[in-house]
Amino acid sequence: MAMVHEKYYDLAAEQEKLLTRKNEVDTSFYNGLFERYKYPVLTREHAPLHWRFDLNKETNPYFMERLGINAVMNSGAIELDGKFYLVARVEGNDRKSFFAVAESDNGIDNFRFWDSPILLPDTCPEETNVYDMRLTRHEDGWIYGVFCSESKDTSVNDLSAAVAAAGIVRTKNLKDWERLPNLKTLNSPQQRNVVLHPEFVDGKYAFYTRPMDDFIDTGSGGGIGFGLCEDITHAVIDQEIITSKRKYHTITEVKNGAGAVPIKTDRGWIHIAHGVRNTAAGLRYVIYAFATALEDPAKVIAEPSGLLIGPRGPERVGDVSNVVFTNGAIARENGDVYIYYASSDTRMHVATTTIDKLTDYVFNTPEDPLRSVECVAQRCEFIEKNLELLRNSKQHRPGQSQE
Ligand code: M1P
Repeated sequence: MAMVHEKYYDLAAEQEKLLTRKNEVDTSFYNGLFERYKYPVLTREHAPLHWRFDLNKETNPYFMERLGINAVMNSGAIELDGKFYLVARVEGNDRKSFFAVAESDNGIDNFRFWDSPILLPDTCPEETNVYDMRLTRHEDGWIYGVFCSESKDTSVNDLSAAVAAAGIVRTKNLKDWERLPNLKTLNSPQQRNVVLHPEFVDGKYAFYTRPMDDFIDTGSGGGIGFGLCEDITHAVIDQEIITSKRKYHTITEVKNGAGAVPIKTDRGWIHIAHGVRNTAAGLRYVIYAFATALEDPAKVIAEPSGLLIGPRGPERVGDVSNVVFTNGAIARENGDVYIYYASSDTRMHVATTTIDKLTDYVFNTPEDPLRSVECVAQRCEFIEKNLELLRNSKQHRPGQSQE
């Protein structure tokens, strides 16, 4: 009779400690806007043992990892019936990514993968890799997953040349998935980081896009795009306009891309996106935020200067170092917001804030004046106001004697 290798039970007991470990706010970090947490929420060590090891002692006498998991990263996020779900990008040791659902009661710890990953309908024979799903609860009643569908570029003689397109699936329960044809953008040869807006705009489905000339380079793509389509079951966008623009000598100089599904607030849609700049050490990815108008979600109405979340400490190191990337956030009825982000294409973290704080940040943080001289003038004015306040304040200041 087939027997489970005894080593399985040792490893399962060890893994259980990780899966049930309580997460804590990292008190060494404070910015008044969001909390960071001590531990990542999902890592490759969270992947169930039965995804990685053949448990059968007869066929796996050394209890060897046969199908290893390399990374767990860029996850779509959604709340359903009070539970928190991440649809994670899980990358095998074979470099292929797939999607898997992990569930938690509180959104900050105890995330546990469901027993099996998602096996999407295989409707694209040329598709080699899939990743980075954004989950949109659309007002049409479906939950849509929009992800990157990557294929080899057979038009050039280059083994690493690839074509990125936006794949679309939909579900009601995260278990049964219907695959729809990939999004077609008539004026952009490639697409990645595409997000479906949760509401109809002018009676149409609205997508945030990222026009690109090439697989890696956005080339002439000026930033995050926006386009409408009539029919999501054969989604075609013939016109894209640019919303959040890439700008010289900013965090978005090289590229940017939509991240989480925009969050609706009284003052506008809040977008949490990523921006990329180049450095001598390679590309640096950070997360930034901006707002668009409620009545025109393509029109940027506020864009605070600089980054919202940058890679810090151990987050800075991983398979693709110096990267933080988000494609999922959960905004709850009570106003709490959970921003899920991956660090260095290796593991998942959460940052918690509220809609009120995000709104204050996005609308009351000054814009980037784009030139050093103006940035320092902006800062000097800010400092001067503070010094004036301190001079006139009767409150006790640390290190000052009270008379
Ligand atoms: O490696 C960093 C990120 O690179 C890509 O983002 P972008 O398309 O903006 O360059 C994505 O492939 C993403 O998965 C990855 O985290």
